[in-house]
Amino acid sequence: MEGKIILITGASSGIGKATAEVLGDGKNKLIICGRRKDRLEKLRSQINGEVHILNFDVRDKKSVFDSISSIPDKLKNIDVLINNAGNAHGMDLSHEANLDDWDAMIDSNVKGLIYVTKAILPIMTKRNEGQIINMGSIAGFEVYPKGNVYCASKFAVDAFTKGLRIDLNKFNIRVCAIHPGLVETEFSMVRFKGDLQKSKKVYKDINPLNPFDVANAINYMINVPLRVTISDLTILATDQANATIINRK
Ligand code: 8X3
Repeated sequence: MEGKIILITGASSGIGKATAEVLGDGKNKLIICGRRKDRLEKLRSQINGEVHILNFDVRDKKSVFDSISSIPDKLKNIDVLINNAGNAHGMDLSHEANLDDWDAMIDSNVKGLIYVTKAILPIMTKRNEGQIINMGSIAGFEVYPKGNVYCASKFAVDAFTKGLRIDLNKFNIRVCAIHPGLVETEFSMVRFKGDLQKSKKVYKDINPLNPFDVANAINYMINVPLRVTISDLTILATDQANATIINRK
């Protein structure tokens, strides 16, 4: 199969990085985006084939649009957008949570994802082709204690994905979302602000997903025949039944 031009946000770590590593097969051309330039440069040196770096924060609207307009002409026709950037900040009861954490989650998981999509959509609608894969979560289907705004942000991703699929139906664009459960990455360290104990507890006595499990599923979503849209792919560790039922051994 011929390679594709694939843009990945949040590529400097976790699922985004693993996805770049899986998709960097020498045929695909990657545009890896993130806030941490040094990490992106290191990643580029490990990947096969053409890799272009875009160093921006999805929360910065101007920077999103400027960065995407700066993509060289030969890479402009983006075939696949992977909206992976996002995080959880804090896990507290609603009346005790920090409003700055709530802002950060809405700004990256919702507004950032919307900005990047808006910047790339004209490229896809003009060509009548393309694929968008949004990073949802099991938290976008089920609300769990102290999940409040993180869950709200992922419910928003689910609703936006469904809206996009309707609006883009005439444009031959595949609109997809992947919804992971527990994946062991820096996710919990960020959520718990570097508290290793709390972070370790999340994955304690279970066999969680690793970022490559998710990356391989994304690879599958891209490589099914063009007539097929994997609209939603929920991926859970076998030890996890839903957002709250977890089989700790
Ligand atoms: C990450 C999965 O269960 O921590 O989105 O919300 S969970």
